[in-house]
Amino acid sequence: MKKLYLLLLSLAALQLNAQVVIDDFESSPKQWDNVSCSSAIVENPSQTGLNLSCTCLQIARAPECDNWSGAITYLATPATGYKYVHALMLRDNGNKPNLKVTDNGENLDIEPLTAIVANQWQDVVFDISDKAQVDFVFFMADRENNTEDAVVYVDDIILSNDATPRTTANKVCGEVGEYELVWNMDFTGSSLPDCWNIEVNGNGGGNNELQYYCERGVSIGKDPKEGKQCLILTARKENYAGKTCTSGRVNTLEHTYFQYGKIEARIWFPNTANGLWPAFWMMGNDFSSVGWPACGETDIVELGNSGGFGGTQDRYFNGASHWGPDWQNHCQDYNTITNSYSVEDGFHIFTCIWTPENVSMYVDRDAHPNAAPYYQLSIPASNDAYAPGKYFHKPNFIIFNLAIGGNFPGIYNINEITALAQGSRSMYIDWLRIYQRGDEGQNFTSNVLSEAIENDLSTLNDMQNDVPAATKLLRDGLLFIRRGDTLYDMQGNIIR
Ligand SMILES: [Ca+2]
Ligand SMILES: [Ca+2]
Repeated sequence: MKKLYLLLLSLAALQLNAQVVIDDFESSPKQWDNVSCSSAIVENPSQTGLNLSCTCLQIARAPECDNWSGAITYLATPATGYKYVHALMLRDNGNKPNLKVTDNGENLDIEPLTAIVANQWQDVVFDISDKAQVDFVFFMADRENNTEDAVVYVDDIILSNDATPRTTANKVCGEVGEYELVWNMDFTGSSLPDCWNIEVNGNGGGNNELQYYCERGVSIGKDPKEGKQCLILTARKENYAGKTCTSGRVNTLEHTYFQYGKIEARIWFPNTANGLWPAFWMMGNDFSSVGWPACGETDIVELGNSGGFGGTQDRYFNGASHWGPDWQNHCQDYNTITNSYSVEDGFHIFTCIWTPENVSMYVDRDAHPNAAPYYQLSIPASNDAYAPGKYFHKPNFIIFNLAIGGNFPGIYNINEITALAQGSRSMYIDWLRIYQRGDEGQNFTSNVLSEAIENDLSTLNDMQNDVPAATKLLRDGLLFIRRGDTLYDMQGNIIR
């Protein structure tokens, strides 16, 4: 019975998803690896014709390299039931844009069905109907004569059952689908805004952590380096309520929650070596009703794992996801990197881009806008109790915390927390921003107005002075304020 049910589900899913987008190389590109020579995500060199978008994939082969060059991305789950791969391509004359999608059975290049027209964007179609499944997408550029440069640009890759090349141009770069600021929290006031819950407990966070979380660990003040007004979480070695140390953990559960967007924070992490475990993360706002891990957990960044002990602790961090029907059936996925520079020496920006397709984490996108994500999870919508796609399409709330010891650092004795040998260390959060771009299904709700919007719209000052606790800032393509039963637009006009 169960098997039949799953089969029916997968058939239904197949009919619904007549096509699947592999990558458009815009806000949240997949990870693409170089093969043989070089590839990169670059600015679209010719925003004309079919491709008006901002960015695309470039595959380049130089004479000093092998006689071809490629770029490959792996699918989290193999795709089946598709007959064609479509890709927008721009190439000069002479090179061949070949494709592979699987190593099963045979290893021949798939040549394009479409006749190539040089120096303009065109939709190039590849027939994959004889392939059992798509495990990866691997494009190659090469030269017949093996001596010259070869460059091919690729964009908007989809799997489809339609052989007809696409003729409609995609989204215009800079005009459609750009992220807009929805909510800004700069911590400019003297106290923590009402959207934050300060956690008070000594339960160890489910990870045998040592601290007692209390109000004492949470404050608003200036950081000692740049003098920015920040949310400050402070870990202290001190006896308190039966524990050997105190610290801070805050969350926006049921006060500020949203689905999809770009979530970004500017954070100065403390020196974690050894024993501190700071994190910037999210969980499903249905946490109170469905529990963990059914609420879904997205760890944008966490530092302090024992894997970084011995010298790399200041640059060793990870993104992670946790989901599943219950504790006994907990599923997780993560990626840990040793960054090329320290992220504990001052402020750094950590970003999560959450779309209907992916969750992707980045560090310092202001300085490195084209860097690949350090962590990414594909979340195609699913009803499977063990698939991430069942757990990451609902509103999430934000959490900042500074844990001490426990399973992640692997330290369970306060005297071995060398980071607190001098007494205390703090984590500074300068700001938190949420952007959205109109993804289908997106939403945003908060009981506290964005600080930037409060500051910018003087016409609303009077209204904001007596905003009742129940007021919500809603976003559904527009910004509104609700006071009692009355809904206002951002100019203060009554809508209903
Ligand atoms: Ca693009
Ligand atoms: Ca600030």
